[in-house]
Amino acid sequence: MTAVAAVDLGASSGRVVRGVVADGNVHIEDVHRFANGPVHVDGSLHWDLPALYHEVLTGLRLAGPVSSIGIDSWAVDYGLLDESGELLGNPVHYRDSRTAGAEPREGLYELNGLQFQPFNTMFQLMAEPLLPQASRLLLIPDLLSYWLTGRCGTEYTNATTTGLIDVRTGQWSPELTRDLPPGLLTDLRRPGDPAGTFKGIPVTAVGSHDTASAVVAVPASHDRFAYISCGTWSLVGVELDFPVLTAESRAANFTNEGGVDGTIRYLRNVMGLWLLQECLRTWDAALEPLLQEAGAATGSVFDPNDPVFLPPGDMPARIERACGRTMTRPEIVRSVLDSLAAAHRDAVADAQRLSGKEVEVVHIVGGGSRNELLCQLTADACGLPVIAGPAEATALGNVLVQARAVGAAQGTLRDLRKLVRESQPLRRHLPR
Ligand code: LFR
Repeated sequence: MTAVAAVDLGASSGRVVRGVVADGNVHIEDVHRFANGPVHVDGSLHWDLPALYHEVLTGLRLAGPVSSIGIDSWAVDYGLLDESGELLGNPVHYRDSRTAGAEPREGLYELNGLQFQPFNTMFQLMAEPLLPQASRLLLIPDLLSYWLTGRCGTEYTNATTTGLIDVRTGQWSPELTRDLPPGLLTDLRRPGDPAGTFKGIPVTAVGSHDTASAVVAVPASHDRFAYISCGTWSLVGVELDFPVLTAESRAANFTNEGGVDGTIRYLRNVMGLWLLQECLRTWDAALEPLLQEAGAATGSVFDPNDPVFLPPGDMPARIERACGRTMTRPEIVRSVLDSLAAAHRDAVADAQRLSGKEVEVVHIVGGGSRNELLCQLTADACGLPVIAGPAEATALGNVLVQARAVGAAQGTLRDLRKLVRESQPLRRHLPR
C-alpha cells in the first residue's frame, strides 16, 4: 500500500494529511492541523513562515513512512532569497496595504489572462523594497519545498497567479519579467514532476496553488459542471481547455489560471468566508449557533467583492455600512450568506456566458461545503443542483496528483475525480 503526505496551507489553517489510493478509493487521514493567519509586524502584515515550516516538519514526522510529499498553499505570495540562499525577511501577506494603489494595466490581460487583483505577485513586486538585494524569488509552497530539499523551482499552476506567465505559452513572459533582476525566477515544474528529496523521500510537485488542487478533487461525473472552491475565498468558475481573453471577459474580471494537466481554471474570486471569519474574530464568537439563528433571519444583499472588505479589521461595521442599516449578529451572518450566494450565482452565470460552456450542476468543495445554509442558498440562487463536498478537496487533489506520479493512481482528471466521487461523502441540494 502506497501512502503519500500532503501539506496543505490555507490562509486560516494548515494541515498535513496522509493519503492512500487503493482499490478504487482515495482515503485521507489528518495527521497534524494548525492555525495560520496574518501577523502584524512593524506596521505591515506578514506570514510567519518559519513557524509554518516548523508545523510542516512536525506533520511530516507524524505522517510516518510515505512514498512522496507534496505541498500546496494559497497563491501569489513569495519569499526572496539572497545570493547565499537565506530568506530576506518574512514574506508579506497579500492583504497588506502596500498594493492598495495598484491599477489594471492596458494590454496585460491579453498577455497573462489574469483578472486584476491588486495583490497579484507582479503588483507586490512593484512595491517590494527588498527586490534589489534578492537573487531568487520562491512562491510559498516552493519556498517550503526548497527548505525541505535544497532545490529551487517554481510550480506552474501557482506561477500563473503571479501575472508573469504568458497565458499562451505557459512560460515566464520575457515581456512581463523584463524589469526583474536576471535569474530571480526559477525554472518551471509541472504537477507530477519530481522536486527533490527530503530525508530520502521524493518531494513531488502538485497543483501547488491550493485552488488548482481543489479543482482536481471536484467529484464531477461529466464535463458540464461549475465549481466553487469555497474557503477563505470562493473561487467560482469552470474548467476549460483554452483561455478566454476577450474584452468582455476582462471587464467581468474573470481569470485564466493554469490548472493540472494543462487545463484552464476560468474563474472569478468572490470574497468568500473571509467575511464571516473576520466577523467571528471581531465578536470572539463561534459560527454554529449563529448559523442556526441566521436560518430564520432576514439579510440584506451587498457586494461582497468591494475592496473595502479585503483587509483585516472590524468586518461587522463594514458590512453594516454597506447594507445601510444596523443589524443583529444573525442578520449580519445571513446578509453575508445571501450576498455570497448572489455573487456565486452571478459568477456561475458569467462563466457560462463568457466561455460558452453550459453547466448542469454546481460543485461546492472546500471548508464552505460544510455550511449547509450557504450551499442551499447557492442552489436556490443558481437554480441548479449543488453537490457539496468534499470539504478537504485541496488535500485530496494534492494526494491524487502525487499518487498518480508514484503509480498508485492512473488516468486523466476524470479518473481521479471518479476516485473522489466513489469514496467521499457528498450532499445534494436541489434548488427551491
Ligand atoms: C485561495 C487562494 C485564491 C487566491 C487567493 C490569494 O486560498 O489561493 O485562489 O486568489 O487565495 O492567494
